[in-house]
This record gives sequence, C-alpha cells and structure tokens, in this order.
Amino acid sequence: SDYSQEPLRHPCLRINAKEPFNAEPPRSALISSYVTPVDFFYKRNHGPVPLVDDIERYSVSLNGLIENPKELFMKDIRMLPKYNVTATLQCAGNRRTAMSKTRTVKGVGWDVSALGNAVWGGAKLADVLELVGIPKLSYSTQKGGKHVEFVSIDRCKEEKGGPYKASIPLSHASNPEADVLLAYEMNGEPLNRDHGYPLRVVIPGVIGARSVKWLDSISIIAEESQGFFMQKDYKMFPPSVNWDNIDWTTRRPQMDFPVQSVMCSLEDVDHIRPGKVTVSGYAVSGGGRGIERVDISVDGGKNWIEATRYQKTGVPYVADSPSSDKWAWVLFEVTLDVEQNTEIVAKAVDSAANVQPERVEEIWNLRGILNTSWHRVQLRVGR
Ligand code: MTE
Ligand code: MO
Repeated sequence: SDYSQEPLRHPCLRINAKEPFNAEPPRSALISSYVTPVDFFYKRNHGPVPLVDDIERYSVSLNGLIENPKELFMKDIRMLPKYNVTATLQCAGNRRTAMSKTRTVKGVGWDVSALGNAVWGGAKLADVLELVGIPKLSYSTQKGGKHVEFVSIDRCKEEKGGPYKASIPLSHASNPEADVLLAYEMNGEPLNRDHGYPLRVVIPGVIGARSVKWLDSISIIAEESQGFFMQKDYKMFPPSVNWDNIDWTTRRPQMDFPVQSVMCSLEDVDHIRPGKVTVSGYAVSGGGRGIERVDISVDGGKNWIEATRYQKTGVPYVADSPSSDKWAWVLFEVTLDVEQNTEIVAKAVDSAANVQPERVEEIWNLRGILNTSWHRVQLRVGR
C-alpha cells in the first residue's frame, strides 16, 4: 500500500498510528468549541487516503436489489435538498487505552478524543434512495433488499486489499428522521481528504465505523454487509470471550453508541493548587437520545453534584427538546472546591435513563470497544 500521497495534518494531533493514519487532538482542545474545527477532528483510517482529483467524473453507483440501477454524479447529489446536521461522530475504540490497562486488548490505542462534533452538509440518503424507486420508510425492496451497503474506494489490509464497507438496515436508511446523510461538506467547507472527500456517509447516533468515507457505491442487499468491519470487528463481546474461544457469528454488528462522558479540562493525573477547580467535558449518547444529567463526584464516587449542560452558549440545554441538536454532544461544566488529593469522577445519564457503567472490568472486551465506564482523573493538590 502506498502512503506517498497523504494529506497534511495539524501538528497538534497526537498520532496513534502513522500508516494508516490515526490521530486525535489533545483533550483540552476538544472542549474549546461546540463545533470541532476540522483540523482538530480525529482521523481514523484503515488504509492510505484515496486521492479523487477528477470531481467531474466522480460518481456513486446505486445497485443491487433494485429495478433500475443508477450512476449518480456530484451534480445529481447537489440537486437534492441540502441539509446541515450537527452530529457527533465517535469511534467505537474511543478510550481503548484505558480499557487495555485492565487487560490487553487488540486495536489502535485511543485516549478520550476519538470523537468530534461537526456540522455535516449534504443530501439525505432517504432522498437519494427515492431516485432509484425506494420510497421513504421502506423495510424491503420488491426484490427483497433489506440492507443498504456502503462501499468505499479505499483499500485496506483487513479486506485483503479490498475496500472498506459497512451497512445499515434499509428501514434506517430510508427514514428521513434518522438524518442519514451523503455529506459533501463539513463545517461549511467541502470535506477534506482525511474525512472522505468528495462524499461520505454520516450515520448520526451510530458508531463511527458505519459512516463510510470516500463513497464508491451503495448496494441494496438482502442480508447485512459481509465486510470484515461488520462481521469480524466492531462487535461487543462479554469479558469471558477471548481469542481462543471467540465465535464472531454469535454477536451482531454494533450500531448505536451507548451513553458516554469524559472530563477534558483535566489530565489523567493532574496537579493543582487547593481551591476552586473547573471541570468541563463532553457527554453524548447514541440513537438520538439526549443527555439528561451529568454527575460529578469529588470523592471517588460517594457523593455527586450535577454539572451544567449546554450546546450553544447562553441557551439552556433540555434533553430531547426541539431546541436541542439531538445527534450532537452536550458540553458540561461545574466548579468544585478541592483541598486535598482526590479522585474526580464523571458519569452521564441519557434521556432513556441509561447510565455509564462504574467499572471498566464489567465491560472489558477483547477488541476494546465501547469503553464508557465512569471517567476518572486523579488530582494531586499542592501549594
Ligand atoms: N470509511 C472508509 N472508507 N475507510 C475507513 O477506514 N473508518 C471508519 C469510518 N469510515 C473508515 C471509514 C471509522 S472506524 C471511523 S471511527 C470513522 O470513519 C472516522 O471518521 P473520521 O476519520 O472522519 O473521523
Ligand atoms: Mo472507528
């Protein structure tokens, strides 16, 4: 594989793997704005970043179990109504490094910043599917298509040199309320190469792995995608499963992200002076569920106080209200009094009353995904 044409990246990114390029911003950079600047947005690639230079000739083919397959050019996609959806994309491997401290896991190490919140601009997949005769809210095509597979133009070793791919159910893809996008813009600018130029899928509320970049084709298929990342990766196993007894067929591909929260204003071990400390960070859940509460403890989890939540500054956040961005993270902040060494803990509750699990041991899994255990930092207080 050829890494000679990789794009330039911002020097602040912490590189977790060079080829393929995987990097995240420092945690403190994440909370400096509600919308994450593209430069600071984590980059998660499985192969070299493809170079599409002839945008006039670039097209996406729609094929599979439909009556009339079609070739769509950028102008066809731009002709459809354009939507701007603010959505947080989070890698299932976010916080993997912390999980591997319990027991070793396989995968790229990530601290707490394998996510970002962006304004994605593009056409709704539900509108695109209508162009090939699939009505809104379809569960099946007449030819028996029940899943929508996205295939990239990149090449990765997990697919033995083939393209990255993933699928979602047709009922999800054809639901306009699910806001699944074929995005050509990120934060008001054309997508950059790292994030999928010229066109990517964005599936709000679902682990990042399903939001296929550098889209090449969309196939309507009967069963879910048989791709590596659907069948042999990104599945959640119980702690008892190891590399000797694993049976991949026993679990379903992970879709929704569970409730998550992280403090970004403090490092894992932080030195402070006694007195007031401001604790701030992000909280986000999957499936469009809002954040009902963020609880912070200054004594390792015995007593809790509630943090203030916000999306846009100055606008009070109310989970699941029409004024909130349902697919986007919520930032939180609270000021605490700390006089001696202690452990600060954060946990969020989503609008379905799901709570983060206390201990990472309970959710440990061999691939190190979905580490949503209570986030803890150690404060060392000195003068
Ligand atoms: N799409 C393609 N074609 N190739 C990839 O390697 N990585 C996936 C997803 N889509 C990937 C892809 C994973 S695991 C994640 S978390 C997100 O893209 C990362 O998107 P980003 O790099 O724009 O942050
Ligand atoms: Mo990911």
